[in-house]
Amino acid sequence: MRNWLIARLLLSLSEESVGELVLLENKTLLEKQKRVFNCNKLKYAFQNLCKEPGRFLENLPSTSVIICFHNEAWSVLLRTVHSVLDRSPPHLIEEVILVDDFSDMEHTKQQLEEYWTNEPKVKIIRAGKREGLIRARLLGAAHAKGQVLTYLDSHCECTTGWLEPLLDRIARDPTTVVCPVIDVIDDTTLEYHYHDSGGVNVGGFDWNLQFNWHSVPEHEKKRHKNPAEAVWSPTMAGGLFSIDKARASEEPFKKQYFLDIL
Ligand SMILES: [Mn+2]
Repeated sequence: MRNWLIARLLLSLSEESVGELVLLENKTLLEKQKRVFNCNKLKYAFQNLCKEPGRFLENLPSTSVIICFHNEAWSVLLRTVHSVLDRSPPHLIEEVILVDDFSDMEHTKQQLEEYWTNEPKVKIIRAGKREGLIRARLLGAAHAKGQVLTYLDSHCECTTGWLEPLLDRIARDPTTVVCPVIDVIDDTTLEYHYHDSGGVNVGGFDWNLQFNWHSVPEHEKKRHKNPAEAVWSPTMAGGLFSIDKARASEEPFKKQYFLDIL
């Protein structure tokens, strides 16, 4: 029996714009977080189906969250990491691995190290040269200690309840690679556009082998009682997903998901 996925990653409407620096000196951590992203503006996107008792297995595996970045804006990067730490059950987050793919902007250097000094779960790994996304991801995976690898972009915001459905799918079947539903962010205002799970699509290709989105096939819809249930997808966009680490290390999976094209 397939279970239910409605994890949402979103970036809230922000008072700051991309690329700026947020002044964080002499603030408590809580105050800092309020400055970095405004929780009140977040819609609670977790569907009722996911709140039902017993929806998820009790002993979920822990995950290493791997976030690769290259010159990501300061507040955007912090917002991503804080949302992971604040909106996930702590025991499920083994660590957050920030892979710096050879950034050269000043705020990605010592300032970033100092900011996370008192947060032992955040680890920063530096690539010695520009590697590109996939090799940066592999670098993160090589340092990961969690049972599951969860990859996020460096400009996400996770909502409460985002993680459990991803890990639950893998706990039930470690061969599953799970993608969350990703809502749309307006690229000029950073406004978050909520869509309920009725708007979920599956990934596919057109005849030019361009990735694009397709509506969920009728035969798949018929298997479901609730539109918030997980759907099978023949492919994925590749940005945000969770995968069992042991599986990811096996050759067929490694080739499929982490192809290193030289
Ligand atoms: Mn992105």
